[in-house]
Amino acid sequence: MTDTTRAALGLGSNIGDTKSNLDEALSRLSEIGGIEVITRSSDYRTPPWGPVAQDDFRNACAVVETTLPARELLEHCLEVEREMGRVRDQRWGPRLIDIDVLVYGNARVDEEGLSIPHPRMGERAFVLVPLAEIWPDAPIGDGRTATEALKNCPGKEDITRL
Ligand code: GSY
Repeated sequence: MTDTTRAALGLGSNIGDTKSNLDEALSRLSEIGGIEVITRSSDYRTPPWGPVAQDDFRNACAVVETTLPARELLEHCLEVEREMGRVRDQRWGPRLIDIDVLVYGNARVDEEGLSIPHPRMGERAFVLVPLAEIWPDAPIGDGRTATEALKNCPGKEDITRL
């Protein structure tokens, strides 16, 4: 039997039909060999993080079991973004779909274009709220779990479950 790794993905959208964008992204991911979507969090309306004034986001997280290495998992996420028509233009700007690999087992990866656990996720309520809902013990890389990091995370009170 091939070894599987439990990984967490973060999904976000603030352009178009944001619910359908998250649904479609997860549906596409679940059709890829070596990726099984185990759990999806609730969707949350979250204020935009960063310097760009833009619409609120819809964010969610998913737990997947995968036989793929972290880099391949990321490449599939980027491919789904591209297939759905995401154009990477403005940094921190609005996006049709964003899929991040947040956690990959207990692995630490720091390579060009791939940092796991996702840097600064411990300070982003839009990541921690959905992640703690479905994987409270997720190791976020600084020795804390998602639930522990969420306790003192700024901005969590501005997040609404949809
Ligand atoms: O980092 C992912 C894209 N993104 C988001 C997001 O997904 N949610 C919120 N609330 N703000 C964001 N700013 C960026 S960039």
